[in-house]
Amino acid sequence: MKKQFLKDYLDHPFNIPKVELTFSLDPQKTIVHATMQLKRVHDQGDTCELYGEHLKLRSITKDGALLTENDYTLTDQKIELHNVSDEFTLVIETEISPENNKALSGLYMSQGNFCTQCESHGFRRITYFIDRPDNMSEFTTHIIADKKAYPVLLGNGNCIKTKDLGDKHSATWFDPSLKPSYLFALVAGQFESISDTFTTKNGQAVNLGIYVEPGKIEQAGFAMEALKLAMKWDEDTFDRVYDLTDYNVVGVSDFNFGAMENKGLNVFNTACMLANPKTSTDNDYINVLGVIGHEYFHNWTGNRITLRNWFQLSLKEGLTVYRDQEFTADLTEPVVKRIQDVNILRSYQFTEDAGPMSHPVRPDSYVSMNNFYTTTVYNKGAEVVRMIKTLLGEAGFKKGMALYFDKFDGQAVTTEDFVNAHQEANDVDLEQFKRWYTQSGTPKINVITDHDLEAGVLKLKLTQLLDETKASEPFLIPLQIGFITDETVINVNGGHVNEHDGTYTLILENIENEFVFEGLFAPVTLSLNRGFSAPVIIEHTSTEDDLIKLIGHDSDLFNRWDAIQQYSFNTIHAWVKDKANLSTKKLSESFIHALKRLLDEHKNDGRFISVCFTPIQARTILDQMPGYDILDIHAVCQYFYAQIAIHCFDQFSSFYKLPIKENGLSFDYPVISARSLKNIALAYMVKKTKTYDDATQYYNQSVNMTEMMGALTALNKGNASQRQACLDDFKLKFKHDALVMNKWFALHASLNDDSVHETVRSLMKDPLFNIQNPNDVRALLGSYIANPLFHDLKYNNYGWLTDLILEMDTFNPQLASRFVQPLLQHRLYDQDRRDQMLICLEKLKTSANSNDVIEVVNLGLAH
Ligand code: HT7
Ligand code: ZN
Repeated sequence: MKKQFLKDYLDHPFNIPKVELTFSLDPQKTIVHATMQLKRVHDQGDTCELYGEHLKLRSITKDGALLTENDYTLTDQKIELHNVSDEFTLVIETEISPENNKALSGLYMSQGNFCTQCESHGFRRITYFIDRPDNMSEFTTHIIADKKAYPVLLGNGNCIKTKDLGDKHSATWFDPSLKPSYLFALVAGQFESISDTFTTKNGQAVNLGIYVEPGKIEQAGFAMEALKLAMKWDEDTFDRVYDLTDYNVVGVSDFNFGAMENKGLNVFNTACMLANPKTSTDNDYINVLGVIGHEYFHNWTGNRITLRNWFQLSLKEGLTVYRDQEFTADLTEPVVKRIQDVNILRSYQFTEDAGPMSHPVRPDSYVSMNNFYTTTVYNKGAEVVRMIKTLLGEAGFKKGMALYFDKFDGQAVTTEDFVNAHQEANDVDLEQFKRWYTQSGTPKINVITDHDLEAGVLKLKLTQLLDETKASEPFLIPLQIGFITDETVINVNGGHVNEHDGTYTLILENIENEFVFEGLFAPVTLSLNRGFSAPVIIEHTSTEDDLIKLIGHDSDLFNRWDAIQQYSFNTIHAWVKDKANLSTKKLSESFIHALKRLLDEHKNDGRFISVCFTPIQARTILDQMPGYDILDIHAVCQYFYAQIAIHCFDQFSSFYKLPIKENGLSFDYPVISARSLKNIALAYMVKKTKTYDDATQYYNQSVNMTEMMGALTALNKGNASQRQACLDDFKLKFKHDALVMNKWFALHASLNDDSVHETVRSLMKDPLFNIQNPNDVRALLGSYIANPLFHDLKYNNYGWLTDLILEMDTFNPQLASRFVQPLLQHRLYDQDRRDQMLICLEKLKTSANSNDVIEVVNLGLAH
């Protein structure tokens, strides 16, 4: 296991300005013929290394002369060419077997079609190459394949030639842009497609194509709509215009991730691209919108401006997540999108940063890069970009972005270059801010108030509490706050105020920071970290009254939601500690009143209500009360939300009856919002009544997948016979659609009933379940491990999971490694569970086959 360190980064002595690839496609034996020009760019030695893995080298010639084994050293990782000159041409022929490639990295088969995934190190499974992001080349790709079996041949850039070769045919694709090999793509096979045109603001027509597997064309239209929306949004928001004449998007069923931004030829997991009201929920639509946007936005943030090395991954991912978040916010509802994004950050990134996988947004080292496509790099990285915007303001941020695009277009750069562009464009000093990229851990901000009512002076002492092992120096933190008061507040030192909603942006530069406010002669309630302006944990003992006031009156809707979370957490926390008396516990009148008011006030904003009433997961609560029994927490959560259901029943049942005026559009936000209200209302009704007639009727009358899933989710609260009947009916209707069946698998695996354990084990053997398909695995196994009942020690689930990880590790290490996740969090659990998890990690350490799994297991054991 070799660790790569950022401090050891060196330029490669050579560059490959041009490469021409010919693929003779065959599932068992594909021949790749690569002609590349190499040019010395740095004076280091007379050898040249090209990386390659899982390849059969057929031949290699340099400037026309066949090389022999004396001319190079070949290992299973690379080929080292001896005695090379400053400029030469290499021709390399390799043989690969796409059909046997179950790792889904490099060239592989999905549903009988060829496709590629080259980020991060997949290209080296195709040919020997300088497979690093700082090597940018011009690619020409010839694809030769059987005409009948593979009628569609796609590559990066534009198709410049096609040829009929009898039984075979060929296509040549030329990509005029310089790009790293991780953005290379090829697709060949049977696809149906739709096409359209987008005319850029410069008047350039771009041919758009969406390709899907046969039979799925009815689900392709929304991806096209989303793509055009994304192209327009990037022009309007960041003045970014598309640069090629073709943009194709292909959906494949077997994919390790959501999608891939290959230049001019995005490859998507069908789960993130197909949408149709009959088979997709409204949330699926919103997800497709976001992922289509994300991959498109990479064209500038990632492709045209790329990474110097893989440590800089957040330069493209954090920034592109930020851009897709803003895109979705603009096309849906900003506060709901913000709440969802913060929920992800707190539930996954904060956990990651507190556990063995904690690393800075710009990691210092890795063994397997695949393990570093993390929520820290993606989601915390996006928060860091968002903070730059908060610090510089909208206009300043735009100036910084414009300079970044201008200055670094066509280059492979670093996160530091990104911050420097903002610094330079705005003439500000962001040196201290750069610590967000290099220090890890979630800062805690302790808040102490000293309020002299007579003098009307409020002093706020804000202290950064840092874990010294992760962050030794204070961060630069923009913290937005407000006051719930009728008085006029005067800010005496520091920060600036946004007059229209009374939000103050305080800049915390030191460990201890003091801010003074005047004009406050009556007690006030503080609204802290409005809009979640900084990815921190606030330590402040808000009273129950304060939280109730925030729920009812904060002008910042995000903080209303947050106050509900805090109030709920405080209550659940207290009830878990006194679980013996759980049945005597009651919600306070004031909390119930505040919730009812919120329901009344926002009944026209169903998605906002939905996020406010979505239960907090037991595992998220465990994060803040480590060592407690997760099943006890789960039981208390059930009881807590059932109490809310009892008190708010009348409102929920009246919401449930509200008619929804459909207008036939597939994406109409007010309708989406109304459906969301209906679904959450039904869920709470079932929580109270524990009867399933309404849900069954709703299922039977449903006209789209959002309604169906609303009904099935409500039915999933218990193992009633109606639930089974509806699930059986669902299977009958959708057994031919793997993506829809993933919803069926997920529903089974998230059941809150002890029968779940046996069901999951038998579904693993279902003919519709395929362990080699990542979507199937995520649906069944992923949902099961997210179910609190997974942690019931009676069923030896940790051991069962360990064996599955070992099985997956033999064919797809990337996928296997992701499933070690629950075991990595062993420190959160009580001693019994912890002991069991550690035994499993030890077993994985001795039996796992890949660096991917071994790296995370070692981190887990060392923590
Ligand atoms: N940039 C893409 C990353 C990705 C990936 C990484 C590792 C293994 C497989 C993968 N497929 C796609 C996705 C994105 O962030 O847009
Ligand atoms: Zn991305």
